[in-house]
Amino acid sequence: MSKSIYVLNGPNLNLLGKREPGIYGGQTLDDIKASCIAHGEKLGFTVDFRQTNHEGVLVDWLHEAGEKALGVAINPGAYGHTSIALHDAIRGIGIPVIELHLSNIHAREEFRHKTMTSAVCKGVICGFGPVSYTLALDALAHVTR
Ligand code: CA2
Repeated sequence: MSKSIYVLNGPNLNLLGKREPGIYGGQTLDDIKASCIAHGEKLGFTVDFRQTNHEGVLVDWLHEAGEKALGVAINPGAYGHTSIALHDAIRGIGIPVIELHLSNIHAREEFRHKTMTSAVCKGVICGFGPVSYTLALDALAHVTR
């Protein structure tokens, strides 16, 4: 069985570290990618880290992960709040998916309090900034061993 973990990122996360550092912190997505790869190595995982602004691409990557990966950590961005397509894809792929958010979505605007994706994920981590990503990898190590 492959030890590959997909870390998937949704819309606008490519802007991290460039705008709104008050909410999302100063690290760029490349910084987060580097810490995920390093943390993944410690856990025995090969991390495949990706970002897209397109909902259908996230669906395609989830399907691909279902064929090739042990599990997925996903920051769906705003699509988490809106996307039945992501809900259906996560439900269909048969490997554990951990949803994560940098910010505590429950402490923000009411429209961020619910996600379409959380009920079909193994668990949800939010509010720890970039550490949410490494915590999601720890959670995947926990549920895949
Ligand atoms: O807290 C998170 O990780 C979010 O998934 C981030 C999404 C937001 O829509 C979710 O409610 C919570 C937004 C990512 C956009 O990031 C930006 C970064 C810098 C400047 C503008 C947007």
